[in-house]
Amino acid sequence: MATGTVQEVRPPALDVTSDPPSVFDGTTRLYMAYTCPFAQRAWITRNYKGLQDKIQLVPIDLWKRPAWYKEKVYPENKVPALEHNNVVIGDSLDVVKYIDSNFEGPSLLPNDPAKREFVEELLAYTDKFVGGVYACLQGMEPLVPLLIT
Ligand SMILES: N[C@@H](CCC(=O)N[C@@H](CS)C(=O)NCC(=O)O)C(=O)O
Repeated sequence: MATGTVQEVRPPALDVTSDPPSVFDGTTRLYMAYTCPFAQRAWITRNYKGLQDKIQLVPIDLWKRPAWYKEKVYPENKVPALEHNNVVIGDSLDVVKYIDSNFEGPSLLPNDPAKREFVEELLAYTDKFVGGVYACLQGMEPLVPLLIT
């Protein structure tokens, strides 16, 4: 388990009026949105592993998204995305696994292959569930068919 509590001042979200960070300058950045459940997974992973000083948070205002985010950082134009070693990794579960295996700090995934397989199964289910609930809250999908398929 990670120890202690780190108090962190949350940086303000960047929007259409904000200049881009100096992308690919060697800084590791987690592009995220505070209210996005997918980004929160990666944010929690970073914090759980105690990487507040190693991975800089770059919150994005999704409603006033800066054009440079799609053009320079992540063509999928979604959060989260992790910039590390001149590469951008997207999709929250991939970001979580990437941070877990490429950075110090307590491991999130078990080493035992059988347990790991179970975790992967749980993650896949959770991903489907959270995606369904999120789409429902956004009014894009009815909830029931998503949960029983
Ligand atoms: N499957 C993706 C989903 C990410 C996602 O949909 N993020 C939302 C915010 S919660 C987003 O960036 N939406 C912007 C868009 O779709 O244009 C993941 O797990 O990272």
